[in-house]
Amino acid sequence: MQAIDELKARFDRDGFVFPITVMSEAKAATYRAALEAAETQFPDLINTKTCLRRYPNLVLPFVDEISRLPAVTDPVAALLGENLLALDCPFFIKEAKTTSFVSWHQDLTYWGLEGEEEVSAWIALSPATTKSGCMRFVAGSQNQTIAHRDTHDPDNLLTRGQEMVVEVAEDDAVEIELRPGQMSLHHGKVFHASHPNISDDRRIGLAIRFIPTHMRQVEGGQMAAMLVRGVDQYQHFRRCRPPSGLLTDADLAHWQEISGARNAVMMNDSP
Ligand SMILES: O=C(O)CCC(=O)C(=O)O
Repeated sequence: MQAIDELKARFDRDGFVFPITVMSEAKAATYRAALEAAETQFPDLINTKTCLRRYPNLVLPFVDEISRLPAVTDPVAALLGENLLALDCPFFIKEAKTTSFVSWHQDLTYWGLEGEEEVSAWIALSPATTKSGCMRFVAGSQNQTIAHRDTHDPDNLLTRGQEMVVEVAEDDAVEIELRPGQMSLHHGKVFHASHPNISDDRRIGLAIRFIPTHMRQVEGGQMAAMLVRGVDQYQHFRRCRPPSGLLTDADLAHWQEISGARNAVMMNDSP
Protein backbone atom coordinates (compact mmCIF):
# COMPACT_ATOMS: atom_id res chain seq x y z
CA MET A 1 0.00 0.00 0.00
CA GLN A 2 2.79 2.35 0.95
CA ALA A 3 4.64 1.48 -2.27
CA ILE A 4 1.53 2.23 -4.36
CA ASP A 5 0.93 5.51 -2.53
CA GLU A 6 4.54 6.48 -3.12
CA LEU A 7 4.32 5.54 -6.81
CA LYS A 8 1.23 7.70 -7.24
CA ALA A 9 2.78 10.60 -5.35
CA ARG A 10 5.94 10.47 -7.48
CA PHE A 11 3.96 10.16 -10.72
CA ASP A 12 1.73 13.12 -9.78
CA ARG A 13 4.70 15.26 -8.76
CA ASP A 14 7.24 14.40 -11.49
CA GLY A 15 5.15 12.99 -14.34
CA PHE A 16 7.21 9.77 -14.34
CA VAL A 17 8.35 6.90 -12.13
CA PHE A 18 11.35 4.58 -12.62
CA PRO A 19 12.89 2.04 -12.37
CA ILE A 20 10.23 -0.61 -11.86
CA THR A 21 11.44 -4.19 -12.30
CA VAL A 22 8.81 -6.15 -14.21
CA MET A 23 10.77 -9.29 -15.09
CA SER A 24 14.20 -10.85 -14.62
CA GLU A 25 17.03 -9.97 -16.98
CA ALA A 26 16.92 -13.59 -18.14
CA LYS A 27 13.23 -13.27 -19.07
CA ALA A 28 13.90 -9.98 -20.87
CA ALA A 29 16.62 -11.79 -22.83
CA THR A 30 14.11 -14.42 -23.97
CA TYR A 31 11.73 -11.68 -25.20
CA ARG A 32 14.63 -10.01 -26.97
CA ALA A 33 15.55 -13.33 -28.59
CA ALA A 34 11.92 -13.76 -29.74
CA LEU A 35 11.98 -10.28 -31.26
CA GLU A 36 15.29 -10.84 -33.01
CA ALA A 37 14.17 -14.23 -34.36
CA ALA A 38 11.08 -12.55 -35.85
CA GLU A 39 13.23 -9.77 -37.33
CA THR A 40 15.43 -12.40 -38.98
CA GLN A 41 12.53 -14.52 -40.19
CA PHE A 42 10.32 -11.70 -41.51
CA PRO A 43 12.66 -8.77 -42.28
CA ASP A 44 10.15 -7.05 -44.59
CA LEU A 45 7.47 -6.85 -41.90
CA ILE A 46 9.18 -7.01 -38.53
CA ASN A 47 11.08 -3.76 -38.72
CA THR A 48 10.65 -0.27 -37.32
CA LYS A 49 8.86 0.99 -40.45
CA THR A 50 6.05 -1.59 -40.31
CA CYS A 51 4.86 -3.95 -37.56
CA LEU A 52 7.28 -2.78 -34.85
CA ARG A 53 6.14 0.80 -35.33
CA ARG A 54 2.42 0.20 -34.78
CA TYR A 55 0.53 -2.46 -32.81
CA PRO A 56 3.18 -5.21 -32.75
CA ASN A 57 0.88 -6.83 -30.15
CA LEU A 58 -1.50 -7.79 -32.99
CA VAL A 59 1.02 -9.98 -34.79
CA LEU A 60 3.67 -10.97 -32.23
CA PRO A 61 2.24 -13.11 -29.39
CA PHE A 62 5.10 -12.30 -27.02
CA VAL A 63 4.34 -8.57 -27.25
CA ASP A 64 0.69 -9.21 -26.40
CA GLU A 65 1.95 -11.30 -23.46
CA ILE A 66 4.19 -8.49 -22.16
CA SER A 67 1.32 -5.98 -22.35
CA ARG A 68 -0.78 -8.17 -20.01
CA LEU A 69 1.86 -9.09 -17.41
CA PRO A 70 0.52 -8.21 -13.95
CA ALA A 71 3.97 -6.84 -13.04
CA VAL A 72 3.47 -4.31 -15.87
CA THR A 73 -0.24 -3.57 -15.47
CA ASP A 74 -0.45 -3.51 -11.63
CA PRO A 75 1.38 -0.16 -11.26
CA VAL A 76 -0.54 1.23 -14.25
CA ALA A 77 -3.85 0.11 -12.72
CA ALA A 78 -2.88 1.97 -9.54
CA LEU A 79 -2.73 5.15 -11.65
CA LEU A 80 -5.56 4.60 -14.17
CA GLY A 81 -7.88 2.03 -12.61
CA GLU A 82 -8.47 -1.67 -13.16
CA ASN A 83 -9.90 -1.59 -16.70
CA LEU A 84 -7.10 -0.97 -19.17
CA LEU A 85 -6.69 -0.74 -22.92
CA ALA A 86 -3.36 -0.80 -24.73
CA LEU A 87 -3.62 1.90 -27.35
CA ASP A 88 -0.71 0.83 -29.52
CA CYS A 89 2.69 -0.30 -28.24
CA PRO A 90 5.48 0.74 -30.59
CA PHE A 91 9.04 -0.50 -30.25
CA PHE A 92 11.63 2.26 -30.07
CA ILE A 93 14.83 0.65 -31.31
CA LYS A 94 18.12 2.44 -31.81
CA GLU A 95 20.79 0.36 -33.44
CA ALA A 96 24.31 0.45 -31.97
CA LYS A 97 26.34 3.51 -32.95
CA THR A 98 23.65 5.23 -35.01
CA THR A 99 22.30 8.75 -35.28
CA SER A 100 18.63 8.06 -34.44
CA PHE A 101 17.28 10.31 -31.71
CA VAL A 102 14.01 11.58 -30.29
CA SER A 103 13.38 15.33 -30.09
CA TRP A 104 11.81 17.04 -27.06
CA HIS A 105 8.07 16.42 -27.22
CA GLN A 106 4.88 15.70 -25.34
CA ASP A 107 2.89 12.65 -26.47
CA LEU A 108 -0.69 13.70 -25.88
CA THR A 109 -0.60 16.83 -27.97
CA TYR A 110 -1.12 14.85 -31.19
CA TRP A 111 -3.05 11.72 -30.25
CA GLY A 112 -6.58 13.18 -30.40
CA LEU A 113 -7.64 11.82 -26.99
CA GLU A 114 -10.07 13.45 -24.57
CA GLY A 115 -8.27 14.35 -21.36
CA GLU A 116 -4.92 13.20 -20.06
CA GLU A 117 -5.57 9.84 -18.46
CA GLU A 118 -2.86 7.98 -20.30
CA VAL A 119 0.31 6.32 -19.05
CA SER A 120 3.17 5.03 -21.19
CA ALA A 121 5.08 2.04 -19.88
CA TRP A 122 8.52 1.91 -21.53
CA ILE A 123 10.03 -1.54 -21.03
CA ALA A 124 13.72 -2.12 -21.66
CA LEU A 125 14.72 -5.33 -23.47
CA SER A 126 18.37 -4.23 -23.62
CA PRO A 127 20.34 -1.80 -21.43
CA ALA A 128 18.95 1.74 -21.62
CA THR A 129 21.84 3.92 -20.47
CA THR A 130 23.07 7.43 -21.07
CA LYS A 131 25.47 5.92 -23.62
CA SER A 132 22.78 3.92 -25.44
CA GLY A 133 20.45 6.95 -25.58
CA CYS A 134 18.00 6.27 -22.76
CA MET A 135 14.94 8.46 -22.40
CA ARG A 136 15.29 11.80 -20.63
CA PHE A 137 12.42 13.47 -18.77
CA VAL A 138 11.90 16.92 -17.27
CA ALA A 139 10.32 16.48 -13.85
CA GLY A 140 7.09 18.42 -13.29
CA SER A 141 6.76 19.50 -16.93
CA GLN A 142 3.47 17.59 -17.41
CA ASN A 143 1.48 20.58 -16.23
CA GLN A 144 2.13 22.65 -19.37
CA THR A 145 0.97 22.31 -22.97
CA ILE A 146 3.54 23.40 -25.54
CA ALA A 147 3.05 23.88 -29.28
CA HIS A 148 5.00 21.51 -31.56
CA ARG A 149 6.35 21.83 -35.08
CA ASP A 150 6.93 18.97 -37.52
CA THR A 151 10.47 18.56 -38.83
CA HIS A 152 10.19 15.17 -40.58
CA ASP A 153 13.89 14.69 -39.79
CA PRO A 154 14.69 11.14 -41.01
CA ASP A 155 16.89 10.50 -37.94
CA ASN A 156 14.05 11.38 -35.58
CA LEU A 157 12.18 8.27 -34.42
CA LEU A 158 8.91 10.17 -33.97
CA THR A 159 6.21 9.84 -36.62
CA ARG A 160 6.48 13.42 -37.86
CA GLY A 161 9.79 14.32 -36.30
CA GLN A 162 7.75 16.65 -34.13
CA GLU A 163 9.47 18.87 -31.58
CA MET A 164 8.38 21.43 -29.01
CA VAL A 165 8.77 25.04 -30.07
CA VAL A 166 10.51 26.00 -26.82
CA GLU A 167 14.12 25.35 -25.78
CA VAL A 168 14.48 22.84 -22.97
CA ALA A 169 17.31 23.38 -20.49
CA GLU A 170 19.30 20.17 -20.99
CA ASP A 171 20.50 20.29 -17.37
CA ASP A 172 16.90 19.85 -16.23
CA ALA A 173 16.68 16.41 -17.85
CA VAL A 174 16.71 13.24 -15.74
CA GLU A 175 18.41 10.28 -17.47
CA ILE A 176 16.08 7.28 -17.28
CA GLU A 177 18.60 4.46 -17.11
CA LEU A 178 17.02 0.99 -17.08
CA ARG A 179 18.32 -2.57 -16.93
CA PRO A 180 16.72 -5.11 -19.28
CA GLY A 181 13.44 -6.12 -17.62
CA GLN A 182 12.86 -2.74 -15.95
CA MET A 183 10.31 -0.13 -17.00
CA SER A 184 9.54 3.53 -16.55
CA LEU A 185 6.04 5.01 -16.51
CA HIS A 186 5.46 8.46 -17.97
CA HIS A 187 2.61 10.93 -18.22
CA GLY A 188 1.56 11.81 -21.76
CA LYS A 189 2.50 15.46 -21.30
CA VAL A 190 5.86 15.16 -19.57
CA PHE A 191 8.65 16.67 -21.72
CA HIS A 192 10.83 13.83 -23.02
CA ALA A 193 13.56 13.14 -25.56
CA SER A 194 16.55 10.88 -26.14
CA HIS A 195 20.02 11.13 -27.65
CA PRO A 196 21.59 8.77 -30.24
CA ASN A 197 22.92 5.39 -29.21
CA ILE A 198 26.72 5.54 -29.08
CA SER A 199 27.05 2.16 -27.33
CA ASP A 200 27.98 -1.18 -28.90
CA ASP A 201 24.56 -2.75 -28.36
CA ARG A 202 21.08 -2.08 -29.67
CA ARG A 203 18.79 -0.05 -27.40
CA ILE A 204 15.41 -1.79 -27.46
CA GLY A 205 12.34 -0.36 -25.73
CA LEU A 206 8.69 -1.34 -25.96
CA ALA A 207 6.40 1.62 -25.17
CA ILE A 208 2.90 0.49 -24.21
CA ARG A 209 0.31 3.29 -24.24
CA PHE A 210 -2.25 2.47 -21.56
CA ILE A 211 -5.61 4.23 -21.26
CA PRO A 212 -8.64 3.51 -19.07
CA THR A 213 -11.62 2.01 -20.89
CA HIS A 214 -13.70 5.16 -20.31
CA MET A 215 -11.27 7.27 -22.39
CA ARG A 216 -12.62 8.67 -25.67
CA GLN A 217 -11.03 9.64 -28.94
CA VAL A 218 -12.19 13.11 -29.98
CA GLU A 219 -10.10 13.93 -33.04
CA GLY A 220 -8.78 12.23 -36.14
CA GLY A 221 -11.11 9.25 -36.58
CA GLN A 222 -11.69 6.07 -34.66
CA MET A 223 -8.69 4.16 -33.41
CA ALA A 224 -8.53 0.62 -32.09
CA ALA A 225 -7.22 -0.58 -28.75
CA MET A 226 -6.61 -3.93 -27.07
CA LEU A 227 -8.30 -4.78 -23.77
CA VAL A 228 -5.42 -6.04 -21.63
CA ARG A 229 -6.93 -5.96 -18.13
CA GLY A 230 -10.44 -5.92 -16.64
CA VAL A 231 -13.58 -5.30 -18.68
CA ASP A 232 -14.56 -2.74 -21.28
CA GLN A 233 -18.10 -1.64 -20.59
CA TYR A 234 -17.78 1.46 -22.80
CA GLN A 235 -16.52 0.18 -26.17
CA HIS A 236 -15.33 3.67 -27.14
CA PHE A 237 -12.49 2.18 -29.16
CA ARG A 238 -12.66 -0.40 -31.83
CA ARG A 239 -11.57 -3.73 -30.40
CA CYS A 240 -8.32 -5.41 -31.34
CA ARG A 241 -7.98 -9.16 -31.49
CA PRO A 242 -4.98 -10.87 -29.82
CA PRO A 243 -2.64 -12.64 -32.25
CA SER A 244 -3.46 -16.25 -33.16
CA GLY A 245 0.17 -17.15 -33.92
CA LEU A 246 3.36 -15.62 -35.18
CA LEU A 247 2.50 -13.22 -38.00
CA THR A 248 -0.38 -15.25 -39.43
CA ASP A 249 -2.06 -13.99 -42.63
CA ALA A 250 -5.31 -13.29 -40.78
CA ASP A 251 -3.51 -11.30 -38.07
CA LEU A 252 -1.56 -9.39 -40.66
CA ALA A 253 -4.77 -8.36 -42.44
CA HIS A 254 -6.20 -7.24 -39.06
CA TRP A 255 -2.98 -5.33 -38.33
CA GLN A 256 -3.09 -3.55 -41.69
CA GLU A 257 -6.59 -2.25 -41.10
CA ILE A 258 -5.96 -1.13 -37.55
CA SER A 259 -2.55 0.42 -37.98
CA GLY A 260 -3.81 2.35 -40.99
CA ALA A 261 -6.44 4.04 -38.81
CA ARG A 262 -3.85 5.00 -36.17
CA ASN A 263 -1.46 6.32 -38.81
CA ALA A 264 -4.24 8.60 -40.04
CA VAL A 265 -4.68 10.03 -36.52
CA MET A 266 -0.96 10.45 -35.91
CA MET A 267 -0.51 12.32 -39.19
CA ASN A 268 -3.69 14.39 -38.75
CA ASP A 269 -2.97 18.05 -39.62
CA SER A 270 0.60 17.23 -40.51
CA PRO A 271 1.77 19.12 -43.62
O1 LIG B 1 12.45 5.57 -26.90
C1 LIG B 1 12.67 6.77 -26.90
O2 LIG B 1 13.80 7.23 -26.87
C2 LIG B 1 11.50 7.73 -26.92
C3 LIG B 1 10.21 7.07 -26.63
C4 LIG B 1 9.06 8.02 -26.52
O3 LIG B 1 9.11 9.15 -26.95
C5 LIG B 1 7.85 7.55 -25.88
O4 LIG B 1 7.76 6.38 -25.47
O5 LIG B 1 6.89 8.35 -25.77
